Amino acid sequence: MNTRQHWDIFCTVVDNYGDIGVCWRLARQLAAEHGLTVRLWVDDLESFAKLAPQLDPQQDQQQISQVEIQRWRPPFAQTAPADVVIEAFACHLPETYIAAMAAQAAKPVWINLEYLSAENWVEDHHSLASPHPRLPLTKYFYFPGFSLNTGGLIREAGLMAARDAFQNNPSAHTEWWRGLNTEPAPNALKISLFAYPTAPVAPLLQAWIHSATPIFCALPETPLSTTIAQALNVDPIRAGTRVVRGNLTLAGIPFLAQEAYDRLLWACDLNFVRGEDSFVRAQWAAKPFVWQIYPQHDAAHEAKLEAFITRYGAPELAALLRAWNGRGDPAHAWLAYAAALPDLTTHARQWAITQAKLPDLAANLVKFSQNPL
Ligand code: TRH
Repeated sequence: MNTRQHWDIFCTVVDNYGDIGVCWRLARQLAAEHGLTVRLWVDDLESFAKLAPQLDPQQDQQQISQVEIQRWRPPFAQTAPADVVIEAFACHLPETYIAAMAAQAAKPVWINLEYLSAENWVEDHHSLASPHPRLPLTKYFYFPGFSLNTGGLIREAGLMAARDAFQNNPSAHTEWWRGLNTEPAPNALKISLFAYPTAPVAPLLQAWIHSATPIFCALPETPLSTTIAQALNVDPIRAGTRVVRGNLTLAGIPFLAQEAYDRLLWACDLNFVRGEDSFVRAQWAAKPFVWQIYPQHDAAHEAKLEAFITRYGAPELAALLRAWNGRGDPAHAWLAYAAALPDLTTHARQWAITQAKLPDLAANLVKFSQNPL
């Protein structure tokens, strides 16, 4: 008899890669580490394929890394609901699926996985129950976070060991850059740059061009590449493009598969990241990082940014984080930040060690699903 528990994860791709980035990571981990049968329902397979190039966006159903991937589009065909249902980021389950959940004798555990925030209120709202207004179902709100009283962060088993093995192996670094057809100068500060196209890159690039020491910046191909090309008045920057200005070398690289992106973060001295998933991966890289938060219309992101600044506790980072997110001059903030890089590197490692002592999101979800009350 097959006693494996079934989990369904529903994901809509809003406008970026973070939603599917988180769901794909979580789905793989639940299947690989917790022996669960996982189906991942996704409405945009083209975006998904950017992070997982082995995915075929033409297929409605496929199996990758022990996860069954299903195209999610209306009308939603009848299907037996899973034991545990994750509605990622309030993406609204199909009505027919909800009705099927309500019709089950043993009601599925229904979890709305929320966005990550360092704000204190998250602890009070984490795992709260919300009874369905009409049906005999309860939905639980599940918040990732940075403390024991939250759902934690996604962290795969063996991630820290794999990172350390890579970071402590000089030939792995050489091979890594060779695989990308590029080579940073040995004495250059290696930076990866992933941000929204609205990021205030022009002043920062000027600071890097006039830097006292060489800077090597790896730029995965995204719409930000266009912003940067415009700021430097050069042709579009693509994978393989190399632009040298003053002490700055800018290397265009491809948009990487998710596992490879981790290696990029591990290989650099400092990473510019954004949104939610790359932000967390930069923390696991145990290297200094600069975060561009996902901007919200009601400016709710400002409180989130301040909450993280308070929680992370590196004053040298605060000014650059604020400037990079629209409040201050990034060129000015960069100078103080660059001077503090040795301390920030120590702090980043310590932060990763501390966070890695907390239970991870997948393990917490599994435990919660067994006894939500
Ligand atoms: O793409 P994002 O801006 O996603 C955002 C956030 O999740 C935000 O909270 C959400 O509201 C919004 O989407 C809709 O940034 P994020 O979260 O870092 O996701 C990017 C993903 O892309 C992440 O999984 C890392 C991955 N990635 C690669 O796999 N290869 C790459 O080369 C790069 C640059 C990123």
